[in-house]
Amino acid sequence: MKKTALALTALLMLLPLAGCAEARGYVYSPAIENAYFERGDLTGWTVTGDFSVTEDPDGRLGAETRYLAQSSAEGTGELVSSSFTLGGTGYLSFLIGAGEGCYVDVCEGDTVLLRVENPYFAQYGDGRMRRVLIDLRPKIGQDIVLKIVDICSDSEYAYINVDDFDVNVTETDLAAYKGTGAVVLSWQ
Ligand SMILES: [Ca+2]
Repeated sequence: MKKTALALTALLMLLPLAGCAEARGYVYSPAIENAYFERGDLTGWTVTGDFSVTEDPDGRLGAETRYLAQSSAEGTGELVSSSFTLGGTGYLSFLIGAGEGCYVDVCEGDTVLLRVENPYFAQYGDGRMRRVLIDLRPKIGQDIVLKIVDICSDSEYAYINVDDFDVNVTETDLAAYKGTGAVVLSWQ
């Protein structure tokens, strides 16, 4: 009985990892807790206002995993990551969708290094998430925080969808992300 339980626990721990690697086709090394919201809640993030976790069963929102984080069109709010030391290639990457009156601030302490608005929204005008790459190479070794901010509540797309915060981008993943045609935004 005990053995079975242990085996089952081990299997359950492995399944999500195997699933992610297969679906994405690249290696993924999260450096912040619950970086892609697969706990099904906002554990590891500091939430104020109207942010929650939701599912994307039909793939309409472009989620590459089961869960994503989302604010609401009617409300506002802020979702703040834990602090992390920028490593890897010095790039960040995440998925972003919708976002009228919303943005992601890439911060060093209290300083906003870069304000990222959904670069795809003008073209597509939808809630689907698409990948961005942030070139932060001069900040390798510095402590970074991400703030997802929704300050708007008066339009259909006045919410933001986000997922897959990769803050430890390897060379392999960088090539894979670039291969998806991700928009690259640079600090400085
Ligand atoms: Ca996810």
